[in-house]
Amino acid sequence: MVSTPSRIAEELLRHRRILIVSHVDPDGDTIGSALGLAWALRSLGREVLMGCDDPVPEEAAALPGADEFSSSPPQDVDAIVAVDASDERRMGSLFRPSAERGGPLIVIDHHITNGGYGDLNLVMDTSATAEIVLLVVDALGVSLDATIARCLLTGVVTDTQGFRTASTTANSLAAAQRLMAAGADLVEISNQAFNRRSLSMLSLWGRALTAAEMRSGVLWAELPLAWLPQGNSDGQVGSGLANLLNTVREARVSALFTEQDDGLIDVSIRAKPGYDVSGVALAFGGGGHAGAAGCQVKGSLAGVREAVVDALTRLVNTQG
Ligand SMILES: [Mn+2]
Repeated sequence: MVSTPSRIAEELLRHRRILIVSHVDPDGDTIGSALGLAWALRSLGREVLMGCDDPVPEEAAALPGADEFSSSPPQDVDAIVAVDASDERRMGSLFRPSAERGGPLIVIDHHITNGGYGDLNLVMDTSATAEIVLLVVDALGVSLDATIARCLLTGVVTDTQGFRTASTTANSLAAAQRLMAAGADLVEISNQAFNRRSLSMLSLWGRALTAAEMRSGVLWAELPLAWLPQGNSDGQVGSGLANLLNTVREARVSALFTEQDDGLIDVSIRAKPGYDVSGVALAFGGGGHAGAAGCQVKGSLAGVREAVVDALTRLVNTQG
């Protein structure tokens, strides 16, 4: 069922103890959206818990409340809200089949591949889930403070790569304007999001870029497990590199293949404006947006790469 911000606000206000879940391999949007909503609900006297299967990434680590995310599912919550998770598997271990849940599952998301797996689904085609959460905060009747604004602006800035993606609209900028006026510091948020790479990570990217290949407008690079630091959480190393690949002039679409220690290959796909790679990610069991999508595929690095590059080559030939 497709919902509205006011319907979601009305439902949230019915519950006292609410769990907000950020997606696995989290980014600034899922963490910022969860925290922005959490602080708004807390200002209304609600008890809010936050869950995420993986550690908070650096771009969102300084946000107020970022240290509260837990990976163990709490008991006795009245409602669960999933933010920025395009399907229920993205909720990780915090997802519970509906029979086991006490209350409703509320989905707030901006991925066009989201099929609406919640009891209530607020899915809108915005640049960031944080943009939708801002509408919910308005509908809750909460006036923006600097804390809520900082969390939500982090979501918008990180998902739009600083207002540069094809998904950025006048509404994204209007949301950012309101969040800045409420006290969010754009320079500090941008610095936190984009200027904190380690030299060792850039060296790793250099190694991957040296071995990158391009054919028919499809550019790809790989990060084999043997190159990765111990305990690597793939998203932290990979997502910035996937974005960088997409800056290559001749590339129509690009893909980064990261070998994980669980036997899965993480695939991050990016596209220039005019191409839509979300369908390819969906076909391989993932999802996303026209310009940025991803999936995790079982198989060898070479096997998965071959299958995905084939699919992307067909896409470039069809959409180009
Ligand atoms: Mn997002």
